[in-house]
Amino acid sequence: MRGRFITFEGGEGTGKSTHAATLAARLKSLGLGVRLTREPGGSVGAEIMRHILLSGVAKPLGPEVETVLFAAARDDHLTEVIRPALARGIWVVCDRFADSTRVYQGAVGQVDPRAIRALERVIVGDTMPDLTFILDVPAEQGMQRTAKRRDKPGGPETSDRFEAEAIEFHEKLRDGFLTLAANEPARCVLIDATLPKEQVADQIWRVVNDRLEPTLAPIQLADVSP
Ligand code: Z5A
Repeated sequence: MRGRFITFEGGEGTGKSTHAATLAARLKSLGLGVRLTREPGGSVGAEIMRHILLSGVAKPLGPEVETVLFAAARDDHLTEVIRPALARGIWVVCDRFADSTRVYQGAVGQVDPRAIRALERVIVGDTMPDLTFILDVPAEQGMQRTAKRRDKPGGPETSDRFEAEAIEFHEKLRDGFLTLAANEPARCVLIDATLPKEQVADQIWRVVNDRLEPTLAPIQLADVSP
């Protein structure tokens, strides 16, 4: 049986990494094979492209070129990691995926939606997520969370290419993700991520149980941690 594909989306500091990891741990505790991964990145080739994209060196080339680079990274990630895992019955939990391109490069970056759709059709095809959580917090709160993380010992020293954008950019991102959630209710679930972490995690777990019934999935004991 094919594994399930779950993605986390939203603006910066909304808690995607935190909740993707918590969900992966909960699924593993049921005895399921789980692969926790992220975009851009998640495979050897895509991690190299992640470095290029987040360093900002591709920014002067314009949003169309960045879109193509995100798509190239996604192609490698799908081919090397996501599709093989799903085919083995493994549950894939991914921190960002194609919706980030739709919102960052499409809704906010103003890349022609026909180009975004065409790339998605070619690269993603029918490997769309079974379930997508859109974590929502006001842009300012999300930015405060990432700034706080930067101040912690061992935290990143500088903002990356997107974190460094102005507040208006982050507000537009939020609107883009809210519109996406409203347009695709069968796949996307909007989560109020201003709530305490434990409450957010419990809401996510309830939705996964209701929609994908992990307790009924065949047990897959292989350790597939990266
Ligand atoms: N990008 C794109 O443009 N196009 C694409 O197609 C793709 C991506 C795939 C990747 O950055 C960048 O690439 C991204 C979009 C662009 N833009 N940026 N920046 P990334 O992977 O480095 O970072 P990110 O995806 O934006 O995530 P993030 O900023 O690292 O945040 P997060 O994962 O959403 O949040 P977190 O790390 O789980 O939590 C942040 C802090 O908040 C942390 O200290 C938590 O402990 C705390 N937190 C989390 N939840 C809570 C709650 N509920 N209450 C209080 N505090 C909380």
